[in-house]
Amino acid sequence: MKLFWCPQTRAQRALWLMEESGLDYERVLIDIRDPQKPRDPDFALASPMGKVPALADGDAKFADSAAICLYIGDKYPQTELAPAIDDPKRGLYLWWMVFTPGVVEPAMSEKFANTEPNRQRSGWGDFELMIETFENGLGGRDWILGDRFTAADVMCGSSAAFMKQFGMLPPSKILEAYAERCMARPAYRRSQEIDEKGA
Ligand SMILES: N[C@@H](CCC(=O)N[C@@H](CS)C(=O)NCC(=O)O)C(=O)O
Repeated sequence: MKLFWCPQTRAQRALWLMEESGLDYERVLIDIRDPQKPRDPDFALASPMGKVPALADGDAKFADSAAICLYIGDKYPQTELAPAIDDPKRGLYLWWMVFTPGVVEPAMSEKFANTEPNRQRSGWGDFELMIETFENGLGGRDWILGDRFTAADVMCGSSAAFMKQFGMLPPSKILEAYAERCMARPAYRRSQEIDEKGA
């Protein structure tokens, strides 16, 4: 399995996921900041938009951190990163899996750009509704589905960690503690070390 990645990007989520999975994988560096550098030809097949992360697993070649989280959890059930398809928590798992790209990121972009939010019109509501929903979803539990860590925590935990590191988290004991819990995981730390080393 080849993971196409680049330091200091959303690819860190996929690195974290692969480290959680315990699966064998090869990291292939794609320097998104230098499009002139030669790239593994599989990267173009996996990522039509030229964005990292992307994955090549035999004939399966595709991009996007949430897609990679979903794929690994389902294709490799021994990783125990996903509730089974008939598990009653499956729907919620999918919902939280797409919460980052569908809600957190657009709400953060809107806040950064300082544009007027429209809670009813926008699919992501607004920044405040996103935070409130995230907090309520966690409640007093350790992980987004309750007691068990899943690949959805890689997506949600990355968002919480990002907001914490960049000073975007409003005072929230629940989200602060969740971000810290995620960042303390050995697999998260390994992914950070790889990311910082750039190799
Ligand atoms: N929704 C995608 C977003 C991926 C993305 O935006 N990647 C950026 C880096 S953070 C990228 O590769 N940019 C390079 C480019 O657009 O040329 C995901 O979560 O994987």
